[in-house]
Amino acid sequence: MKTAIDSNQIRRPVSDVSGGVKNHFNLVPTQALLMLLLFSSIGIQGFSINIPIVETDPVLSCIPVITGGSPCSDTNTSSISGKLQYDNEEHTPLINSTVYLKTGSGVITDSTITDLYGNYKFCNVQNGVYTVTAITNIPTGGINNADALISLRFFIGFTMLEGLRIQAADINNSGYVNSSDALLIQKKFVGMIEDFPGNRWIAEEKSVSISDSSAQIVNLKIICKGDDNGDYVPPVVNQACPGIQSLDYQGKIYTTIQIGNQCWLKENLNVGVMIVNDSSQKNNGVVEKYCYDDDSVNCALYGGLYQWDEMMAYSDNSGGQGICPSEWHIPTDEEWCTMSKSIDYRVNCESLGWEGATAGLTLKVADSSQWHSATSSTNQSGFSALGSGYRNIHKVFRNTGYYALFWTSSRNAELNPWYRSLYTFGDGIYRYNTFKDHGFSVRCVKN
Ligand SMILES: [Ca+2]
Ligand SMILES: [Ca+2]
Ligand SMILES: [Ca+2]
Repeated sequence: MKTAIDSNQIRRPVSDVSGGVKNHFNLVPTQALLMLLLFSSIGIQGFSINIPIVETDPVLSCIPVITGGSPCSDTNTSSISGKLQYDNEEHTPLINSTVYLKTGSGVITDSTITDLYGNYKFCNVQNGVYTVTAITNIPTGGINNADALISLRFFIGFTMLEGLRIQAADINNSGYVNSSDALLIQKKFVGMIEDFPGNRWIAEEKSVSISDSSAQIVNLKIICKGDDNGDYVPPVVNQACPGIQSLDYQGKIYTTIQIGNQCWLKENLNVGVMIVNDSSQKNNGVVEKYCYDDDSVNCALYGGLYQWDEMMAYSDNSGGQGICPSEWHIPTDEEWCTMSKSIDYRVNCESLGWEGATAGLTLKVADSSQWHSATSSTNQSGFSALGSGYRNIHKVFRNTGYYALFWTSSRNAELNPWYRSLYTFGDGIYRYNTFKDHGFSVRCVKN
């Protein structure tokens, strides 16, 4: 173990930066780093390297996000699509992050949210020259002494930084990297400052030209300010909602899952008194439920199956609370659209039937005891859908392991409720409307 900075290593050739940097500089004691900071700030003047400022515009964070952008399908030809990935070795996808399409004059013309694989897509793009860039609200990380030291070494010419990494190192947005930036990293690392001035994240800005029927691929890198060595791995999946890990509702503990900007219950609702399949659920002041095969064990596993009126607590109010806990409600058709798009950018909520390419795979548990064909499911969204089956209007329970059907609180012009379906062999998600006397599963979403 080293107890002081090894001068031979400090003077490593420029080309020797990658790979070993992380482990090596973790060993540098804080005193030595502070001495180096002091030395560099008084001992070396004028050796700063000018870099172009390609900041993510701080104003962007104040602009409302237009989720989804134009309806997208794979048949659209004038499109811009790609991946948003962290500038680390793993190329970690940035989920739930906003990608902006700007005109040559810098005006934002569209925005969309990356899905669970970091994918985004703009469709029906008019001919012209655009800039694509991104921003995210994902918590930052990976900012420590090693990064401060790299900034310093770059400043005094002992280390190379390239591209986004230089911008990541220019903490105070001065246009160059010097000891002031290194000191800010050090201060944040030891907790002397909460945050850096300006943006927490910096993304590439890439120019792209659209002419007739062109489909352009534009992949973007993004990095936390201060993570010069790119060793952060941002979270990608299965986060509980901030501040609400779980809740107790009528004797059952439900857990939560954050999907895009929505908070969902991670389990199907299971409230009320079981009635048998040939009875109807009535407006009698008592919440009634069906349990698959009239077996309460199935309600414990799959949740209850509810007729639409019962689920809505005999209200027609789209987005109403229904039988959900207080401060939660039955998701609308639009809220299902938003959720579906945030896990799979290809979902087009203006159509009927199957939508998307991976939405179903990312919503279903990857468990062959729950789905007859679960091999390619990932549950990457954390939604954890089970093959719960349903009770149809002919009073028959059908299809556990093959289907999950979820009500929305919205109805079409004929007053038939919209629902979503997942199928054991389906990779996408199914949107349609039907008779309200079916018994389907219910998920609640936070107000
Ligand atoms: Ca600077
Ligand atoms: Ca780092
Ligand atoms: Ca009832």
